[in-house]
Amino acid sequence: VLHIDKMASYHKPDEKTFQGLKDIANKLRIHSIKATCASNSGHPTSCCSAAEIMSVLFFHTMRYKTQDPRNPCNDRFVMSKGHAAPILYAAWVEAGFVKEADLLNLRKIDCDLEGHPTPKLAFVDVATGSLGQGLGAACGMAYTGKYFDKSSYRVYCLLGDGECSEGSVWEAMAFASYYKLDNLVAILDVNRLGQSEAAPLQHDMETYRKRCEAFGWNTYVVDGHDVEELCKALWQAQQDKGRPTAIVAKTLKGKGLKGKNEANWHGKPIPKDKVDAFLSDLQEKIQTNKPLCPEHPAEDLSPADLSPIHLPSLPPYKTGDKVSTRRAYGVALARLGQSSERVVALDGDTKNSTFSELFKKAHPDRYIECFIAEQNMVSVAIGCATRDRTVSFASTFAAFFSRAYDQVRMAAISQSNVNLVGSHCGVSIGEDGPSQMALEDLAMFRAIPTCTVFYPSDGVSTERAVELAANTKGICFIRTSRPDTAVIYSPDEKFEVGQAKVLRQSGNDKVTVIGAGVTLHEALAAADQLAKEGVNIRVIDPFTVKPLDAATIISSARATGRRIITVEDHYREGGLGEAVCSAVQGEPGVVVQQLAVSGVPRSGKPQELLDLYGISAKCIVAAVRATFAN
Ligand SMILES: Cc1ncc(C[n+]2csc(CCOP(=O)(O)OP(=O)(O)O)c2C)c(N)n1
Ligand SMILES: *[C@@H]1O[C@H](CO)[C@@H](O)[C@H](O)[C@H]1NC(C)=O
Repeated sequence: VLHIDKMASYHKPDEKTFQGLKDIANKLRIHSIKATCASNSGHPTSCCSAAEIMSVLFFHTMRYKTQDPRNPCNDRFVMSKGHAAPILYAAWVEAGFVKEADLLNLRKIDCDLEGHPTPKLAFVDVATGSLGQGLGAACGMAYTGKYFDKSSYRVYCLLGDGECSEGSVWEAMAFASYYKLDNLVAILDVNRLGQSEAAPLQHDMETYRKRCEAFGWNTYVVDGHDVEELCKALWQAQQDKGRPTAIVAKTLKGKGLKGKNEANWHGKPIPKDKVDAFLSDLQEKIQTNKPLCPEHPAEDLSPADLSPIHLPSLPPYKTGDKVSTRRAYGVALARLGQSSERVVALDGDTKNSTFSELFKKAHPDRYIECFIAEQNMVSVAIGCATRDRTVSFASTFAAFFSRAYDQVRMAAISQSNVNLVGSHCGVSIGEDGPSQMALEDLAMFRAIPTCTVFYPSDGVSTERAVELAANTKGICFIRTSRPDTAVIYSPDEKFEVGQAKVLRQSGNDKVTVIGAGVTLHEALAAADQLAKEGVNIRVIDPFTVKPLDAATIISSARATGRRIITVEDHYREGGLGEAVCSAVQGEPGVVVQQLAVSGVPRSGKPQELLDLYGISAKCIVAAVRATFAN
């Protein structure tokens, strides 16, 4: 494994340093045990297997400023096995950033040292705890470091062997080697055990090695309790170029606690009557109190530019032009990319459907092809956006974000500002059929805390949705449609999050009709047809479904006999209609009729499908007539 020439320059740390690292490992064990005893919950044995790994990473290998954990130049660390949070907190105690006494408030309601790490803590970039997601985020950080920041910071990710059964881990493994992320190191803590039984490969280190190598990683198998082997492997990782490094560490769960490295101890604090014996046993092993100071990083980066990002000019459309909102997304993002180098785009091999290819053509160095691995794409986009290094936009068919929903959920906990753009919503995609139709995405994204849901209906509003999303904190979702539709706003129209547009209005409107995307155009067609018969309706474009402009909707309802009809290319559950229902719930006497897709749709022509599922202009006209027929 070792190349002679490279080994020649390896300066083996002195014995004192090794002893210092061993001592810190045991101190980390002691902190982890005390903290989990104090909270009477947590995972001390999962911490103990990783004690030497954490000690060597934090006090020998990683370069960072202990009093400035979010410094952009620092090496990054991602604790993918998030349940080992106490040992991460312990490392920051030893580094001097967290107060030792705070460890005893682990998991308490008024303490940010929660059960699993979140970015409420300055030294955490992404929340972990849903297993299998850390490596994808680490890939985003490493890609950003290597290709966007062009900085020397490195990214380290600690995984459990149990979590390696997650497919998302292997999506990330493939991504990292494809993009030659030689600034990325994954450390696998192979402690043999999972939660309820052994992990499938147990201590079969050769199979781990083969798998990592097959995925294109420079791979070392080491004794994960031997600080010297860890120092050497992590040093070698820094020398290896053109590929990421995996360090497969053979460890014991509960190492350092006699009798606790067996099954059945996962997620349990050490019993009160045993803890003192364990602590004094560990304390006795500690020989030095020499503090080890991590090295500072190279100062090769400036802080992120947080100034707002604006489109370089007015949207390039005139009313009446025909353009799909999906194409308008690509046009808008490419234009936004002219204004700021920080704007980056990701896609999962759908770039000529979502039109992120227009961004790629304009800014090839800022486009990341993630291939058909949507979970990883979302994690990478989250990783790219950490420490505000980039403003990332990830696109695919809206339907396929459903398979990354756990990543989206974790993005909210991560306080991420990632932007997700889903095209091909609803039955209006037509011939491709139900597998490609997103009919649950509004429900999905509305349920996410921190999420702003944009549903633009023409080229101009899509441009403003993209611009607003880039500057909006929290997760943003932009829902785009496949069919070409008319541009309805003039280029200088102003848009705000949570501000609806009233598009048709008269003194004697019979009903308020609310549509978005293709159904807004159906509503406008219905209004035109009804107007010929002398019937006026009010038509509203919500622009954002979350937050929803309740004030405009309620005042319109009051002016239109308290009658509302919603029409959406989405299932009823959790969609636009239900959002409107909850917006008007305090308003007496409002009747909301919801036109929405139901059941499993089928292939057909878009217009045929809008008719079949009851959301076309014809159906709106019928629904309006029915409201005043009775
Ligand atoms: C996606 C997901 N599934 C299940 C769990 C519950 N869980 C928490 S820890 C754990 C076992 C983890 O085993 P491993 O990765 O080997 O870590 P260890 O504790 O052994 O270091 C499980 C199943 C989870 N947190 N996330
Ligand atoms: C996308 O591009 C490929 C390769 O050029 C082409 O074969 C395919 O038809 C395109 N798909 C769409 C939806 O335009």
